[in-house]
Amino acid sequence: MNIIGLVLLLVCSLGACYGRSGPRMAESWRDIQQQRKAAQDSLGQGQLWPEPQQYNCSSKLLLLEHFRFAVKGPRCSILDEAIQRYYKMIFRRPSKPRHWLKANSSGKGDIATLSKVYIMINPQNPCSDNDMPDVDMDEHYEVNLRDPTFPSLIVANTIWGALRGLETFSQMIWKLDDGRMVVNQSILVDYPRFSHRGLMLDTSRHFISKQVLLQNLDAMAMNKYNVFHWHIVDDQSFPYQSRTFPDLSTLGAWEPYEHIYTQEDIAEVIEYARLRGIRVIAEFDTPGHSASWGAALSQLLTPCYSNGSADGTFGPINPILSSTYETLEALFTEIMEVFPDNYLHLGGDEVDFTCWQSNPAITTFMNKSGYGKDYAKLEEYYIQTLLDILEKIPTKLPAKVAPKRHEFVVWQEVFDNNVVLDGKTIVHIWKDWKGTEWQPEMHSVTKAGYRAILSACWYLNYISYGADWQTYYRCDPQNFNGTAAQKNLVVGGETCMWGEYIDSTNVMIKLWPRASAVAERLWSAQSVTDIGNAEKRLRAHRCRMNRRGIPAEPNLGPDFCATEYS
Ligand code: CP6
Repeated sequence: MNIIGLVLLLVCSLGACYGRSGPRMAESWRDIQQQRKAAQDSLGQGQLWPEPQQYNCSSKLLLLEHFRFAVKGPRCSILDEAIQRYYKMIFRRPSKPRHWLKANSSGKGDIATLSKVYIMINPQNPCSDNDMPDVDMDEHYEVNLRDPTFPSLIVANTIWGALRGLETFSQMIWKLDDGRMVVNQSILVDYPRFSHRGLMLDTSRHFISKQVLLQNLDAMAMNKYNVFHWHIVDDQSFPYQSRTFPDLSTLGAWEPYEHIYTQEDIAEVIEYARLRGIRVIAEFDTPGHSASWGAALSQLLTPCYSNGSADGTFGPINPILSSTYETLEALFTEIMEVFPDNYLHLGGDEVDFTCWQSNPAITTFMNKSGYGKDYAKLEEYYIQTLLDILEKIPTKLPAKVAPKRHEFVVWQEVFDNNVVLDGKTIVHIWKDWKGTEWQPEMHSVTKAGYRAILSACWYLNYISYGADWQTYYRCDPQNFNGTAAQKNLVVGGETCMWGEYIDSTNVMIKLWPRASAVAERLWSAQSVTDIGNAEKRLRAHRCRMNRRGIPAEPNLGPDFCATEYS
């Protein structure tokens, strides 16, 4: 680091770029007063979330006046729309905190003006109107706000980096007491630690409205998440409206006029996500968790037997019939067209063997195949057959995204049951959400050479009293015994929000700001672990989400937002 950098950093650590120490549990009235002051100080004051990789920030301010963004070099509709969005977010008419009325001038003397920030995308990767975010997207960006004799810049290699840079820039702006908008002169270099930073929503146990899904994508973009894992169907309901098998939703959705995602709804969600650099990975979980499929396709499920005869109940998908695979091929061919991401999540978790065990035709098949009583082998046979079929379905994606075929994500049981997977398949680790069983599992999955994503420590559907974000924050997906090569196979992680106890009314409140903790773990450097510093920034970020209309809950303990959410 050169001498200027060092000076900048020192100035920064003296508190120019972060508010004074954040509010804590009050001990006395004086503490409470200090809390109030700190909360006011933190009103949007350049408190970034997630923490950038490198951030040199000076105490010198730039005043946003007659401000506009200008594009230098490649442009496209994704960028133009993002500029409009962020311009509105930054300059939305503020609801004035009362204390502004008392303040006169800020007393900070003349401040240089910032009236233009150039956004530059590397001309070698010009963006085009229909670019899709993909697994290899480059999200690196730099923000350069120097003294006004130099042009101020957001520089990125690709459109996706430019989107992340715009978000960061919007978080750097804060307000003086008199309401004037300022930003510290700073140099910032940033890129993600992990490429897969996902959030999973289950829309089967309860329906979540399209409106809330879109709002959640806004919150994800504020936290630099880049994958929406849509666990769209499960045992309880089938809200996906299929072109090939429309009865799946007319018979399998909670209430098919209200609780379905039409083809148009899904296209809108995917487009909204795309404009924010977020991939949508759909999950159609089989062979378990598929009871709702049976409403329309009863021959797809295994008939369960008791006392020697079929008892009218059904179990997992029937793996021994060729009709099963014909149906699945038709459905998945459609799904791969509707969800254009190169990856599809195939589920494969929690297969209950009792129904398979009860069914005489399956017993015959087991004996014939030499599986004996090992039903994991039957599950392996099912997944292997399905994979063989799906791998032959050609993609319609541009060659630069997917040279020939789709890739898959599977829950860890598929690996545990020894299914031979393609090297690009990602294994999704979810056990054990209460302990550390995930560490040996990460070890074995990466030892076998597979890529892995972690969810085990990020089950946000679990609710407990207190600041549980700290537990999520402390969990590091590379914290297991393994070589450097093994750790490199960890491509990221996912926050999970299972739907048994959430729907449109509370999903946003339960997710945010708790999911922000995971977002920082997946974006920021491994060394960013200081809980005190994180808490200060997270309080400010929670308030920022509120100001932008996200009902993030106050689960960091007593404090207030200078501009209350209403
Ligand atoms: N549904 C599906 C679920 C769960 C899983 N798969 C689940 C398991 C344990 C907890 C929460 C959710 N409800 N399809 C596991 C991947 Cl604690």
